[in-house]
Amino acid sequence: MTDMIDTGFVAEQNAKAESDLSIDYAALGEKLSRQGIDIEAICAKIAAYGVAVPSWGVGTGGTRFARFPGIGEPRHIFDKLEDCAVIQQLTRATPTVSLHIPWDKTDDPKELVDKGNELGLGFDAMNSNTFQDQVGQEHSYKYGSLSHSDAATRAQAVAHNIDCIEIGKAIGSKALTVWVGDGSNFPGQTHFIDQFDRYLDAMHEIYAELPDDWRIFSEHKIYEPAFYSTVVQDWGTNYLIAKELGDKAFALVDLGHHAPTVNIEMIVARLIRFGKLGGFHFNDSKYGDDDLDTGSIDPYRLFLVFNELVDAELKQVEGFDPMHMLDQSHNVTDPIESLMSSAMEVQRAYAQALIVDRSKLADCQDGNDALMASECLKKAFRTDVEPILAMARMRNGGAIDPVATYRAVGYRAKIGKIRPLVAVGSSGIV
Ligand code: PSV
Ligand code: MN
Repeated sequence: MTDMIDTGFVAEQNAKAESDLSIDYAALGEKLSRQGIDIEAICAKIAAYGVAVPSWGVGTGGTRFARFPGIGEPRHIFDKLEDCAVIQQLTRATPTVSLHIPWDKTDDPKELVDKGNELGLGFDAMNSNTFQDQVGQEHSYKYGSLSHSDAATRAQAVAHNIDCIEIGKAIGSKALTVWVGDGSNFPGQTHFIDQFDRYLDAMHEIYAELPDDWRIFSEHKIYEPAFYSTVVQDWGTNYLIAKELGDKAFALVDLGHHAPTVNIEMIVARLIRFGKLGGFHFNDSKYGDDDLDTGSIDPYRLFLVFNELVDAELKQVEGFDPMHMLDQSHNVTDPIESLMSSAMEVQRAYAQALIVDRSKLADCQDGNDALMASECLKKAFRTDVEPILAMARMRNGGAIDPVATYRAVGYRAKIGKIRPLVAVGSSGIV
């Protein structure tokens, strides 16, 4: 296996921080043991946890106004995989990469497998793209894809999704995520029922091609690119789709795809209850689908989502196995740094949720003690679990401080000499 960052350098950096970490870890261990919590059990769960990185996340994002690329931008999927390997090597929290087709299409999928093996990376859910037209494409998606009024356009979109499954099969993926931008911009532009029926028919065709051990995730989003109505606009619609399709179909929750005040953790609980929570695209937002770094705006909400997930995990809810992935756009930061810190934010929320006193919480809920129930959650949220995350990383061979180590090694400057700057002004792909 090829390490992107010199392992000796990582060890050197860790050596400087190790004794402080041991002291902090022991102190936290003592504090948690007074609450009846075994720090080692939490650390083991964090060490075993993984969140997938989106291949498109390692490129600098952009808005419809501009894109400002940094140095050493990945030029193709093999560069992207190398950047993903840096994230995994330093955080040990991102063992898999999620590909987007055709952005990441190669002549032969075997090349992807070889590169993945070389870098120690696996492949998570496949993502289809019927929200953009590609060069040479016969039918345009301007007016939709899987729900298009034209049968030939729908057939083309279905065929593309089946192609994604085929590529996924060749690289060891086990899921297909379908997000469509289909909708309308004007009242009256489309017939809501007919459009949704066409979408469902097309999804049935894709579903029929899923291997037995695969899952299909539909992803809802309130708006954009369509601004009046969107075919898969909310979790209710998404649940209906998953239910309609069958046992291998689930709803995927992208945190940024809701109206700002929506209670996402409750949506998560509802989907868990009805066995249809497929997974997550983690990110954060202030206004809309901002695709900001996970935990950067509202870390408490992320914790509350994990509170629901841990509840289901501990209750061993049947069939509960959501896919975890980041999906963000990095416009003003180094994408590698953002993805590393986001993966750690996800781990932090998980660790905090794991230390919630659940029997006390249940008692508060049963006794209608609203204040103490809230305190129960806040006590866990206020706990600085950083020593657990750092210890889990170090034990797994990662960096105690991934961002500091990454900066100290000067990866960007080095890789920038190999990869020429991508033209300023080219459009962002995320
Ligand atoms: C759409 O906004 C989305 O969240 C979907 O997951 C897409 O696959 C991804 O972003 C593309 O950037
Ligand atoms: Mn998404």
